[in-house]
Amino acid sequence: MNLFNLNGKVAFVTGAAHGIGFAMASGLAQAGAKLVFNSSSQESLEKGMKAYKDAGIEAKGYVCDVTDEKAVSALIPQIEREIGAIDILVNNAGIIKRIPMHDMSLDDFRRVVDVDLIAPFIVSKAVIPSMLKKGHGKIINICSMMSELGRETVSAYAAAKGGLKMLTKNICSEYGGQNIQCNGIGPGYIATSQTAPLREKQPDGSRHPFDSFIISKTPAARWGNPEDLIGPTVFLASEASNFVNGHILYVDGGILAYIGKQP
Ligand code: NAP
Ligand code: GCO
Repeated sequence: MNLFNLNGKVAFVTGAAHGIGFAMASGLAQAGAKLVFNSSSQESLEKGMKAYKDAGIEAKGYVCDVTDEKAVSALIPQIEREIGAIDILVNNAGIIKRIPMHDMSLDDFRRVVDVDLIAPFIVSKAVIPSMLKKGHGKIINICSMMSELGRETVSAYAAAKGGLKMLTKNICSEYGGQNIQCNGIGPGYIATSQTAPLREKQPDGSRHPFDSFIISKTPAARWGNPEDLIGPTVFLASEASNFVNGHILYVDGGILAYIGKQP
């Protein structure tokens, strides 16, 4: 259906060399968008460019630390010159540090907040002026279960992703009148490098306890795959969601709806 067609649109996905960002970016490209992404290092960028080429997907990549406002302020005009004004922004780049709060350094807490909350502000602020000129725009912030729930050792991440949920609602409120829709996607537990430590096999070959825990808390009784995010991303990037604004779409296999399987 044309509602989901992204032909002629420029999509910029931050941190999309691999993982969830790579899957979402690939889906946007397959829906017709011109794809742009960034990585924090040349090494990761080159790996990402090879992965897109191997997947038959045309992509333009740049090295840029999303927490560096000066670098972002230079990158966005460069993308606009070289590719075109950005129609779809996906703030995907993110990190997590799993440390008990009383042991977490202020630097560690600040770094997580810088990447997961301040950077989406920096990049959105840089992209919105062109969206205002064009009279339309789509911003998708990648939130988390931790936008709604807490757990041990992820205080900085939960604070940042909770803030990102509210930043999403505020961008919706401030720019909805200029036809900019800002929504969030809240992935559940997805099998990527970020969650690899939670899925490592035990020395005896058994599942990691956290792996078993997530399976018991997920009605789908499985971890999500990055590809599970493609449909929701294309929906929120397309005209099909022009009256969806300020919404956090949880793609979690039902975790948030479920008390969990009885042990
Ligand atoms: P990932 O595989 O670790 O990918 C994270 C990406 O963020 C990498 O491409 C990384 O770039 C980029 N990045 C980190 N810091 C950056 C910086 N300062 N500047 C530019 N890029 C930076 O993690 P993932 O699982 O795909 O997660 C992607 C997003 O989904 C994150 O926001 C994460 O919080 C969120 N999320 C993940 C899950 C999950 O279960 N996996 C669930 C909910 C939400 P490099 O390639 O240069 O390292
Ligand atoms: C953790 C995980 C989670 C997931 C995701 C859940 O340590 O609990 O890393 O934070 O990454 O954010 O939605």
